[in-house]
Amino acid sequence: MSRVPSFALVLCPSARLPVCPSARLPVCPSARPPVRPYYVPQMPFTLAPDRIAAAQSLAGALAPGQRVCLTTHVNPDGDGLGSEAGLAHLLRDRGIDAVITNPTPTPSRFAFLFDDLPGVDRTSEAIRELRRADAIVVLDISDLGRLGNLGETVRTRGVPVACVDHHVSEGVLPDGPRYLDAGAAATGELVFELAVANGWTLTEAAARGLYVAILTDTGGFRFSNTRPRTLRVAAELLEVGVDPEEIYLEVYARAPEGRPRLFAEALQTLVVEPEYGLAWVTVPPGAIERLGVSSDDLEGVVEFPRSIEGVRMALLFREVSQGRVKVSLRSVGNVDVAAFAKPFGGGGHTKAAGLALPGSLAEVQSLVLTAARRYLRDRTLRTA
Ligand SMILES: [Mn+2]
Repeated sequence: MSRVPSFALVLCPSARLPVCPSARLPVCPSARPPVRPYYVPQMPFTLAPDRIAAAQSLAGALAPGQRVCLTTHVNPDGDGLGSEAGLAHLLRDRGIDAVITNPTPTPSRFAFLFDDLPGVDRTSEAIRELRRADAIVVLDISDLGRLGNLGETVRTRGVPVACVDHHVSEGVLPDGPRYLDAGAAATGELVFELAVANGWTLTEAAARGLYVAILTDTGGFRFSNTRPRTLRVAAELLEVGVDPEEIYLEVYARAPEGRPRLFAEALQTLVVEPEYGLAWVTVPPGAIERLGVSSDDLEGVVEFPRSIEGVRMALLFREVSQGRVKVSLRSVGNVDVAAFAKPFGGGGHTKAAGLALPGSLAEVQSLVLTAARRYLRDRTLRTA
């Protein structure tokens, strides 16, 4: 153990004095030192005995000295990547050789998550890594189908495949321990529970990943999935030393110039149908390549059609390749876009979901918008 930092000796004015068990010294939660290696997070709510048992059985499947691959869904987002970074730190601190193996590359705006994990993001050789793994942990998704080109390797490996996820859609994975809660705002919230239920010390580096996970999946603590316990977990992460402004700048204020230009072009296509409460935007074909940005830079654009008064369902159409169109769906109030997406083979959460269909942009738009009008009309009739 290294030396106790001097800030721990400051008399704390706050009533709450979490005591560091390794140092036996009070740690002042109102001080903001850069690193607090001794802060042991408190469980800010009661965890049911079956949840603690599930968390411990997942941890029990991962032993020191093992090589463990962490993976998440294609086009990984802040929750998938932040949960991976957080769990990678937690496991590596316990002597487990955790590496990250995703089906698609890390978007540049989230690359900072792995700055303090040099060589750990092994996505470019994911299949080779998965073939030598002793165990696999799937984060933020429960379905092989969303693991893209890694699905087949994960299915046939014959090692335990653990899963930590908060998605409502059902899926198929090989056997292994599960830690699932569809009520959690983010997978990062569940990784926090795993850590505390197992008595793992949370470093600032691990906490930073989990904070990014929760921040992004709650839209900056704005969406309805933000529960009291979500904020309690976030509060514990700040206690560990996470700097919220630094994270905000990393995630939301390092955009290339092409991003606002892409927004401008996409928003120019806005169509609103107030009679249905429907609004949608379309990414002009080729705009992403022409502006030198990536599809990840579209994050947030669908919030604009959703923000219009009276809109209950907002859609974003994007041609992902010749003859294949991706549709992002967002809703307001009691409209369930995960249920809407299901007959199309899509899924997600009740207020944020997605689907992808073969066809031209015009064909997919016509099909999905016709279904959306019917879906919204049926819901209006039922609630009238
Ligand atoms: Mn998530």
